[in-house]
Amino acid sequence: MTNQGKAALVIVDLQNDFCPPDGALAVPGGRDIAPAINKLLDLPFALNIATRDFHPRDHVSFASQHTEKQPFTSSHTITNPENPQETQETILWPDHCVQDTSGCELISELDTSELGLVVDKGQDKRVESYSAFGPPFRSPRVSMSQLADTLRHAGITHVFVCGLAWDFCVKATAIDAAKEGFTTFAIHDASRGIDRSAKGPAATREEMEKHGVRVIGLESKEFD
Ligand code: VGL
Ligand code: ZN
Repeated sequence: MTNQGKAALVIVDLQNDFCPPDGALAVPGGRDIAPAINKLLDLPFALNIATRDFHPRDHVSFASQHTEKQPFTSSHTITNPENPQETQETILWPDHCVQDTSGCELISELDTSELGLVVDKGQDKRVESYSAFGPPFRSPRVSMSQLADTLRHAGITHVFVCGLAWDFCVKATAIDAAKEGFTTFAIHDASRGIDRSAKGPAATREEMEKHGVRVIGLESKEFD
């Protein structure tokens, strides 16, 4: 898979609520990537991880928690609860991936038998966290996932990211992986985005590449 080093596969948010036809925040074509991801799971990655968006009912990213705000179109400024100087501009969403609902479960088409770990994220109701590594605020009391430490303890050097949504959680997770020092690949055709407009996917690709993420396809020689 990689000539040297140890590789992990990170499957982002392949959950019922992100998949048609019934998902609360369905990503177009979201379910269609399951076969490709199952094939990736047959490869000899040292560690296979699935992430789940895992929100409390009253999560700040839900439009329902704000008066007169519409999902998808309204933005909202989130202030770091531990440091009011720091803010985060974010989109408000329909309620999705609420803990202990079927919407937050991994889709049944995903072969979970080869998963070594499931990382839940977005549990801190006060902040948004697209990245599986944690929210963008680095304050001691804003909860981070243990993903970076877990990967390092497992001796992982290379991280391959795919899943949903290309332009939100896949992007943020891949960029954080690169920032954490892992050689990072984002697999575009094993991912789907919310914004399918002409420029959307390419703009996301550019942003990832700016941070050192290598965008590849399933036919890449990395998988030989
Ligand atoms: C996501 C929007 C809100 C994602 C999560 O998984 O990309 N997008 N929460
Ligand atoms: Zn979310």
